[in-house]
Amino acid sequence: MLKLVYPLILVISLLVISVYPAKIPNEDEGRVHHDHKLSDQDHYVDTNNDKKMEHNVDYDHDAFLGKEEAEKFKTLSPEESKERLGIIAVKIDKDLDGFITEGELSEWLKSVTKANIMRDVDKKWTDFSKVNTLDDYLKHYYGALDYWSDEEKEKRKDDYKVYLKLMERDKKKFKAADLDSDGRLNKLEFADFLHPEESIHMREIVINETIEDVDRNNDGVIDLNEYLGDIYRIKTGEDDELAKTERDNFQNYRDKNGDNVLDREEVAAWIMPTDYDHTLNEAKHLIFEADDNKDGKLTKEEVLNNFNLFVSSRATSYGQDIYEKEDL
Ligand SMILES: [Ca+2]
Ligand SMILES: [Ca+2]
Ligand SMILES: [Ca+2]
Ligand SMILES: [Ca+2]
Repeated sequence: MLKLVYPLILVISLLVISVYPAKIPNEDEGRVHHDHKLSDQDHYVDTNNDKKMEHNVDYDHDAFLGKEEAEKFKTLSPEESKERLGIIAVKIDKDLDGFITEGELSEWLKSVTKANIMRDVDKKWTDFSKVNTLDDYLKHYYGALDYWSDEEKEKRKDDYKVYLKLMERDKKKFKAADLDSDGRLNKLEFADFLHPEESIHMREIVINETIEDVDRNNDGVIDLNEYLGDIYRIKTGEDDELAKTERDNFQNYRDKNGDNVLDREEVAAWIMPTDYDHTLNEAKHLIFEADDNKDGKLTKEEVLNNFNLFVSSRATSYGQDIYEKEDL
């Protein structure tokens, strides 16, 4: 799974103005990788360092509840947690026929993602709305650069280059997000600016930024080392399971035309595939895992029987093992 460091660009922008003389973003901050976000977590992680990937239910919990709500469940007793889950299960069953279908679950997951994004937007809107024209925005976040002397620009030319690059990026992204082209971002447009990976009309921006970030040798395409190193932090020559899997992914799935590099089209298919629905896929996964009688849909009982998959509780957040022992 691709690690996503999205809103950092705004953080970096803030640094330009607030910590003058500006601090250069570190390697991570300078890069922005995009992915649809059902969770900050990876769905499969190597929890016990055996170089094999284990299923990470925190990913499902975040996707199912949203990060903040998922955290709240960790403070509940198993009984309280189950009770609240039962209420949610009824809510998801929109047509109240007693079964949660793939479609109903997928709609639910979508609404959770949307609520997460709007919560983030709400948090940042008060500050942003004061500078919501492009000029004001650039002045506010990058205005300090105008006061750099030629000497300073020369002394810190790498920093300077990074800031100019970020500014150009923000400009482009701002314009793309400004759907009604009135030169300012309203709240919904700001949501696209903050989370471009969620909007189809921001697709070009997301693809361009990804290529810029990962393409270390600036040849416009992504080779295997750039792919492994930048995205998965795998060093050249490393050969554990993750390295093998990702090398295999690159060769057999990402590099469709077999020329050993990812071109623009291949990056697009990887980062923002138009034929892949993240929420539907997660809905399928949850149903597959919890569908005890294998009829392809979930009853409230099935959800509760498998409540570990959907939510945490005080017991489960101490560790899966403790809960499983208690439950026997
Ligand atoms: Ca139903
Ligand atoms: Ca606008
Ligand atoms: Ca390259
Ligand atoms: Ca290729």
